[in-house]
Amino acid sequence: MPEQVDVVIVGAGFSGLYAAYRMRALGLTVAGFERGDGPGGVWYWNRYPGARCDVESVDYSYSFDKELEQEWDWSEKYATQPEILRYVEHVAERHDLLRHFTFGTSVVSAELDEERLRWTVRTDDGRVVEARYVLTCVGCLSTAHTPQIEGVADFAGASYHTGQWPHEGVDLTGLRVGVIGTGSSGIQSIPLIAEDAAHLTVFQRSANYSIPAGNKPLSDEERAAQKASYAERRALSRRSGGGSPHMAHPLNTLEAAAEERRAAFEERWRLGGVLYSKTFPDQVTSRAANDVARAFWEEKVRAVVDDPAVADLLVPTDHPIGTKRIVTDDGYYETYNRDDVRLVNLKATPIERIEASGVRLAGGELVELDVLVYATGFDAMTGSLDRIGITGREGRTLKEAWAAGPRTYLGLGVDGFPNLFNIAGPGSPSVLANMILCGEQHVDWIAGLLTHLSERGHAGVEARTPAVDGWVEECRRRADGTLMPAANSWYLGANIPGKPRVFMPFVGGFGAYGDIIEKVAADGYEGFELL
Ligand code: N01
Repeated sequence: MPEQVDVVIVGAGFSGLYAAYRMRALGLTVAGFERGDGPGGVWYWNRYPGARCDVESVDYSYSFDKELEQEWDWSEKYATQPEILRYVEHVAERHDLLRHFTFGTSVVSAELDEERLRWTVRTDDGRVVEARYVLTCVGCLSTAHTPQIEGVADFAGASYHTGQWPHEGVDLTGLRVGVIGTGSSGIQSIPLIAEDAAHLTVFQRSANYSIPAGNKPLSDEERAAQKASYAERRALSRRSGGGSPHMAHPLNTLEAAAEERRAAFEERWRLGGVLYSKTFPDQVTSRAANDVARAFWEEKVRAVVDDPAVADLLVPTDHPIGTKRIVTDDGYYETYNRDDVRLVNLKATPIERIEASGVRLAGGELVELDVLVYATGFDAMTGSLDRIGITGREGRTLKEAWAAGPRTYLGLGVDGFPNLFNIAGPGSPSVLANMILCGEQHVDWIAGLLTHLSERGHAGVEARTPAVDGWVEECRRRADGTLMPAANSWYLGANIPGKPRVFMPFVGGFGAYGDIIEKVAADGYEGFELL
């Protein structure tokens, strides 16, 4: 007989741990499974040099434990991966959450029994668990993507993907290193790899927009001030577009006088990182506004790079600023002023193949390497769900149901898949906002729904097809009202060959989304069928 529980939780990252906390508080029994040998999700896996969060540490933290907010001391403005992992491990122990999970175990299938409205969940170590509800907390950037370049397996040196970095670290001292990819992972790791390696070659296919983090250690006074204003920070974050307590300038870009505009950009530049894309409210909706923000960015970056020909390569020309996630860096552009760092423009000289001793470029040059780092990203948002065989009504898999792109109602429900909830994924703000607050928001909402169902004697809930159709259209309409679809980003699945080009997150903002799902709940879960 399969083991019986109320809820299966897949994944013990920030969302999965909080889900276990909330479900347990409802009196439900929980079986959780986590692929890694410990909690933390992306922060468990991404241990490459320089890995740190691009949301300020004070904001990138759980909001549900007010005492913890006051007790925990973040050491820097932007926390490093080891510090975030320590934090998540601390929370798991503090709330006794580890006992709900089996670690080092992947869920390989979840199959619906339509009659009994129960899910049978199987793991790679042969466990079978039956549950009323399944919460997939699998993360949006958790399935590493290594491109199928000819000869990948022939390389005689060591190869590493940034998202699967060895836990014991890698000593690059004295080695010739190549990095493929200049997204957040590449741009964060490149300055540190350059410091250790004898020589670094960066293989860039597309230039990216990166902005200095302005990272710094937090003083006792700064920490005290942050803690004193936590309630206000959280309230502002909940009303905001991106889940951080920062509001855009009240005017649109071109409505502001030139000096005021410049001062606003300077202020955001000083604040650091990804928030630059929201200096003015129209920055990713108006091309003219975007061009102004882009010009300011270009001026700043060109001032740092010594060689104008290298600077030319580092300035993107293929997408508006902010339509891919702006990277938050620490000394990235300065790295190209080093004599032992070379930038290869793959648009001019593509990789022909990888050979035992290095990377062969079109035109014949062989770049000899000892180590190759793949900073080549993830099969984002759907990759980890696709790899679980999820089978709903009439034997239809989630992969089939989403063959033309993710179809959800509010990001929370899928028609044909009753009692299955995906946390902070496609159809919700997720990757466009603060993922910890997104996870809490979803789990709290689901906890409210499950209470509603149990009080009224329902066995489950399922999104109605017209509601799903309507939400898919709403997400598309909102994305098309922005410049976001103009970039070949992972938001659109454009980095994975054959993936349908659909803008996957809800672009309307974290606060606006919260209002929508609260209204749906207040209206008796309109758009859902209570079973
Ligand atoms: O991945 P990416 P990432 N040949 O997909 C290149 C979050 N994150 O791991 O742009 C050559 O952004 C690809 O080139 P192109 C954050 O949300 C956050 O860096 O497709 N190059 C690109 O340059 C981020 O957005 C943090 O032309 C190839 C790179 O690889 C997301 O994770 C830190 C190639 C992939 O960039 C993903 O970031 C790290 C090929 N065949 C990550 N295939 C922080 O919190 C791909 N590329 C700061």
